[in-house]
Amino acid sequence: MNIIEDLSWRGAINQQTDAEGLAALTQEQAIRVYCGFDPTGDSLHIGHLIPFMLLRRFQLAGHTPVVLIGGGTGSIGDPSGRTSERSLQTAEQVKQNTQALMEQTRRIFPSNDSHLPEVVFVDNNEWLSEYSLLDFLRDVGKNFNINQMLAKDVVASRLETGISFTEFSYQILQSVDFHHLYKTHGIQLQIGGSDQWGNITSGLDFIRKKEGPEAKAYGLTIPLMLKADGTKFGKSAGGAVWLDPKKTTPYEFYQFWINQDDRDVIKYLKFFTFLSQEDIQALEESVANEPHKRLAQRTLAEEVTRFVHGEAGLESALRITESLFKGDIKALTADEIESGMKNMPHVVSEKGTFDLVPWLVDLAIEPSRRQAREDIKNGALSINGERITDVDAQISEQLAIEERFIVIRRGKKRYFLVSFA
Ligand code: 383
Repeated sequence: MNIIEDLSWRGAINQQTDAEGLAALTQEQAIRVYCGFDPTGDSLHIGHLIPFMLLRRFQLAGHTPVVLIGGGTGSIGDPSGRTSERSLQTAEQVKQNTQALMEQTRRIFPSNDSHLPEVVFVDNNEWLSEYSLLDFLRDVGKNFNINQMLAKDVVASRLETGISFTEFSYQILQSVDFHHLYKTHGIQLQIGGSDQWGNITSGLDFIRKKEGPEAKAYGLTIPLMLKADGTKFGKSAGGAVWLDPKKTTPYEFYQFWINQDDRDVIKYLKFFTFLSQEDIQALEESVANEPHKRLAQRTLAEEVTRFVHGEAGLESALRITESLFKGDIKALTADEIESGMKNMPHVVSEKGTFDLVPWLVDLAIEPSRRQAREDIKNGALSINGERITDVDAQISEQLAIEERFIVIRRGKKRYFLVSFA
């Protein structure tokens, strides 16, 4: 199947500048396709993952993916999708973020398949920083019509509240990129989220002005990701879901995906995995016939976690999930416990040796001494994965795992993480 047909089956196409032309081109020859990511932070999040994975899909179909990190554009900031002016980052911040995103995208993009065209990484600071002001106004600026620029959604929606000349000019920079990449790297297609439509089409106009109306260049955008319950996609309890394992651990990442709604999971499998249409259809049947198994969610979580965090990241996510489920705390390192228990209650105890029962009540792990004794007698209380049966037991910081914390489990599911002041 043609790559464009596959994307359309996945629901991954919002708009195209020339659907027929692009379908024909990708059918005839291997092309080069790019997507840009601005270094406005030190990590990408799952909103960036969709175009990123689309680049990989093009690669799997034999085309060359190009990842652009906007070291130049990132020092301005895209006004698209924003209602107010950005504050500028320092040059140092932009540099550090560019570095971080370069490393992150290089790490995630699979590189072990030698039969496929190799992914290319570029930084637009390389050419954007070379322009002199006069050259820019003469060679570039002359090709942009203010009336057309004002009509773009991004700018039009800001005219009331105001937009600086700097942010107004952003679309020109992205257009210069597309033209530069078309000329020097033979890149014929730019993809992006639906918020990028204005910038992409502006680049195509510029290419045609410079290279003639027959220039074969195309644009394709991806729809905004929506959730069945109307809440914003990509947010978890702790905020954005990051691709950096230090900001969102592989376990948290895995949990985000496994908790998706039955109504959304098939759409996400199409967007976020490389599973075939047959495999996804089989999972669709599983959601319809045996939803309690949550096979689709588990598959989704496994596939995306493996893509972003590798086999080792997935293994650690699975080990934490299983150990917490079984109460087998001994199998986990202190780091794994911390990652797995981020959303569970944390309490702080004084250092020293205490009688267990009043200690549990003081830390509000148990509501009363009577309840605490009952739980212990019933075998419903465990410390670091070991069931406690002695109501006269004592507890101290000596029991802390790797000298960091004690894990208390009450009943089947309630965990408390205790650290020492
Ligand atoms: C810069 C220079 C180019 C081409 C693109 C750019 C970046 C672009 C932008 N993109 C967003 C970003 O960086 O701002 N002007 O955060 C996001 N993208 C992708 C996708 C998305 C967009 O990186 O819709 C979500 O991830 O296009 O918001 O020559």
